[in-house]
Amino acid sequence: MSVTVRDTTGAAPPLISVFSLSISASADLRNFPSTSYPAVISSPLLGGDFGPSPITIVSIVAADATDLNNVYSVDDVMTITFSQAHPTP
Ligand SMILES: [Ca+2]
Repeated sequence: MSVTVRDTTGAAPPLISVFSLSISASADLRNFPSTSYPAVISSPLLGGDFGPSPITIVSIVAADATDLNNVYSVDDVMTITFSQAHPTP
C-alpha cells in the first residue's frame, strides 16, 4: 500500500525518523477471506526523504555599521539571503 499526499492544507509535515503509523484493532484490518483477528500493528519510523530542497543561498553580505573597522568584530552583521521564504528554526 502507498499513500500519495494530495492536499497538505492544515497538516503538519511528518518528520523523518520521528513519524510512525499504528493500526488499532478498531480498524478491523484482516486477511481475506477473514480468518484472523484484527491486526494491531506499529510501523518502523519514517525513513527516506521528501526530495531535495529547492532553497539556495543567493548572497552573503557583511556589514559593520558600528565601529567601521575592516576586521571581523563584535556587532558586525552578516546578512544571508535565500532564494525563497523558509521556516525559521
Ligand atoms: Ca568590524
